[in-house]
Amino acid sequence: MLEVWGRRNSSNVIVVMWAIGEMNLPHRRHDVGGSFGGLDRPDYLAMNPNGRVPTINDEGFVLWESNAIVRYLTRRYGQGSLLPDSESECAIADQWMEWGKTTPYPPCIELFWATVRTEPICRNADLIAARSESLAEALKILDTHLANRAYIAGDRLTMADIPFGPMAYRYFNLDVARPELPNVTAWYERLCDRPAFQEHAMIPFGRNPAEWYVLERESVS
Ligand SMILES: N[C@@H](CCC(=O)N[C@@H](CS)C(=O)NCC(=O)O)C(=O)O
Repeated sequence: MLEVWGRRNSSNVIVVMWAIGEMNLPHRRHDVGGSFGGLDRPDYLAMNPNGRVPTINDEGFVLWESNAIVRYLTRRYGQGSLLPDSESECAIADQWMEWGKTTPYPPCIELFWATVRTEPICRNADLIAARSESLAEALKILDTHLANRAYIAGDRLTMADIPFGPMAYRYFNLDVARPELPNVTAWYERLCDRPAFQEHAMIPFGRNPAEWYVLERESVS
């Protein structure tokens, strides 16, 4: 059976779990990382020398890096669901996967750390404003792209939507200023209607580090 190592609330584990959910793949997830620890154990490092999550083992085949895992699982199991229909559509989906990971993800995760993962008294308003602005600039590109399509690579959900979708849940639930992004908002609302997204991506994260850790311990496998 497909095994996944990684705590349920990790942004990089979530993308893998959401993809698994969309493809209905039988799996077993192990809680490691964060307050669960275990990433410095020799048996874990032998699978993933980075000491990071996620890592998968699919019938003896070990893989790490969330986008690589999503691509692998999609190519192997995603015919008729997350896999785009043609090679060129696959390339476009790949392009948006990389974009999601490298363009809006960094300011979004920094914004998340600057708010939820920082004690309110220590928060830096200038940093929060700067990251919000960078993220908004990136999301305007996605907003324009989504003006005439329901999902990132066309009229159905594909692997293109996976890397940034879960971060959209965080963004739309953070207490920060957001610009008008009508098409990104409509796309995000479409994701929220999907049972696999509800199960794996809409994971409550609290408002501060204490709430984060309580919720982390509650969301065990
Ligand atoms: N580029 C890697 C990043 C992996 C990563 O940094 N994972 C974080 C969690 S989101 C991690 O392992 N942090 C240490 C921990 O959870 O203890 C990927 O996309 O899989």
